[in-house]
Amino acid sequence: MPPDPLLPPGELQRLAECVLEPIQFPGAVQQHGALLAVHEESGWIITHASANTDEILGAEAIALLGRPLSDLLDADALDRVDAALGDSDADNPIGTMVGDRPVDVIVHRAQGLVLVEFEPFLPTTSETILGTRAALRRFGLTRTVRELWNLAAREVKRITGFDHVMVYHFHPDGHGEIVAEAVEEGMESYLGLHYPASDIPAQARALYESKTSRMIVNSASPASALLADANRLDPLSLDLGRAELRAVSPHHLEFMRNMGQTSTFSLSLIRNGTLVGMITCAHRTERRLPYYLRDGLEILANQVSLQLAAMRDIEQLAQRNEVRELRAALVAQVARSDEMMDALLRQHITLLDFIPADGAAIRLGDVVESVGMVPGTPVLLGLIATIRDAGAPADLVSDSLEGEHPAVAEALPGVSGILVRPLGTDGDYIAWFRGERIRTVEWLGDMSPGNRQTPLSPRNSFSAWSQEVGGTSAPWQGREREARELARDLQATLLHRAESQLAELALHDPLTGLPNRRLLTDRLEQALSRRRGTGVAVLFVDLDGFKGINDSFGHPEGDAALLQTARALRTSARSEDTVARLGGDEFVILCRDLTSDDAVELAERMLEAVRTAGGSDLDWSIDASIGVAVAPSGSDAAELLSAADTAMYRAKSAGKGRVSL
Ligand code: BLA
Repeated sequence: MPPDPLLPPGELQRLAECVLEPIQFPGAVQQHGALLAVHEESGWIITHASANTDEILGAEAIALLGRPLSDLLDADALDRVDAALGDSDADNPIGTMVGDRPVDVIVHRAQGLVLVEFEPFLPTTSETILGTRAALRRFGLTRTVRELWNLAAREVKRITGFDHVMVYHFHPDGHGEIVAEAVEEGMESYLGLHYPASDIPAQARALYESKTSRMIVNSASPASALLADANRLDPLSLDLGRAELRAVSPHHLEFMRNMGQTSTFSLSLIRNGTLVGMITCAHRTERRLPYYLRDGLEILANQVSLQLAAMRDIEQLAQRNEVRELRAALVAQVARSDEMMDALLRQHITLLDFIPADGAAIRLGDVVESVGMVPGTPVLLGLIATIRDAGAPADLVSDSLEGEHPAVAEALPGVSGILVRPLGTDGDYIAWFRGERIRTVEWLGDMSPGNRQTPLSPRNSFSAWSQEVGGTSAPWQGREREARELARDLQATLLHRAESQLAELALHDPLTGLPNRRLLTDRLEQALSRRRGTGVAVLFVDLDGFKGINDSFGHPEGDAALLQTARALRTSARSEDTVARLGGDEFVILCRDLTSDDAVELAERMLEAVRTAGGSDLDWSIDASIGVAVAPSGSDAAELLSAADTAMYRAKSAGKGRVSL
């Protein structure tokens, strides 16, 4: 998602610059532990050492460089180091002694070296282990995202004993919100506060995606630099991305001090490989957790992540189902109605029920119709052109028009959010419009530049600070997919309609709407192919003197005479008979199951109907000659038709205005 154009001042600069800090390569570790790098192939020779080995291990760093690791670890510990390296750190930590100091040793490989970290041993009480197991079980009983967030904050506080445990949720633009907390009495609550994306820059988030816990033990103590043996990798090139002891960004240390945090411990919440939130523990004094417990808490956070993901999936599925049902109902409404616009905008379910908005419009050809708050008709008619002229994509989705597409915003006064989905490529579309929504964002700390020493410094004070944010609409939250699916269904309906209209045209006479020669021939063949029934009768009707009407009164009168004849034939025929117009003034009636006598009788009735159809106040009158032919099933259609035609000529030559068999 692009950065919000309405970001607090300086935030874009921080987002761009804070991300450049090489926090994975600090060349230093935190003071509470010591780090060695060893070269396995050359006999576990120590290539790098943190300057504080004397305090942690009782041996000077300078003296350790070039020495084998066996100077510090006994054979049993070395075996376990070997095993831990083989099996995806499942055997970390290795509890052992260095001299008379009990330590946890944690190992992993990096850049062809083995990084060996030493943390002074801290006991893990059975209480915390039981607490972790109980928490896992309780998480399983939660039903909603919020319940799980709250329980996670409470349980992690109980297990770790930190003063303040917060659950952060990252919004799609990267800024965060504190959505749950468990806090020691008397301490300030940060619940519901938002903080800018730069508080946790992108490269830090990337690290937290692969290493899912981060412990910072003392924001006041300086880091301990790494020293390298001669001709070894520059310590500033040593990748500490997976190291427990990685030294902390000075920006973040300052942030922590300004927040009154001496120690923090953070756990990643991950969905589909992406960091979507964190559980952060903060303590006013120094507090350190043993590796065992940190590892257990990573598993616990992983459980929270999985469960949150499942809950979100279920929520989304339920929502999608609901929308799908609405769409099906809306499309059914359209299918039942002759008027698509009406069915989408003014019937039981409307476009606004499908995607909530302040207004909606649909454009089909030269017609545009709308409901609710929408721009004026000329703008609506030219909307796609406006969007294209402004260089925006034709299917435009924005909840921040002013910021993202100022030229479009200018053409749509009062509209902050828009969702336009084209129907086909001729400029037709469906669209939804949303007005501006002013909302109040409660920030963690004053977001104006005066609350920082420099633009790249963290905020000095963190008391809640509220800001009115305008210029945007409520977010569309993925509704564009639903719009796309609706558009697809509508296009299919339109296409289907156009096709059936074409099919209708291909088989019917455009003037009278009667079946044409093709449809008649089909039906005739079908009737003759039936094995049962007494026979098929064909009545061939030709108007007498029709040319005279055309010549004397003009074609419109001629057409009127044809229409009148068609109506008379249709009403005098039986409902199951086919009355077709072959062309010109020739009509054919196809009847099933008639004897010759019945057929002649029907023809007489029809002749009478044609003669009397016009009433007496017309300048012209119509008469007709009708030939009748009857054939048994199995006869040839063309022959039957031609027999009826011949009979019609007999009627004509016998003096017109009569029926002939
Ligand atoms: C890291 N920033 C972090 C972390 C958190 C926060 C939780 C993870 C490390 C930790 O657990 O402490 C932010 N902490 C918060 C927030 C609250 C909190 C929002 O308690 C709210 C209650 N930080 C800045 C600026 C920069 C910056 C201006 O404010 C950069 C110029 C950087 N933050 C920064 C860096 C890290 C970080 C680099 C990574 C630290 C590390 O892992 O080394």
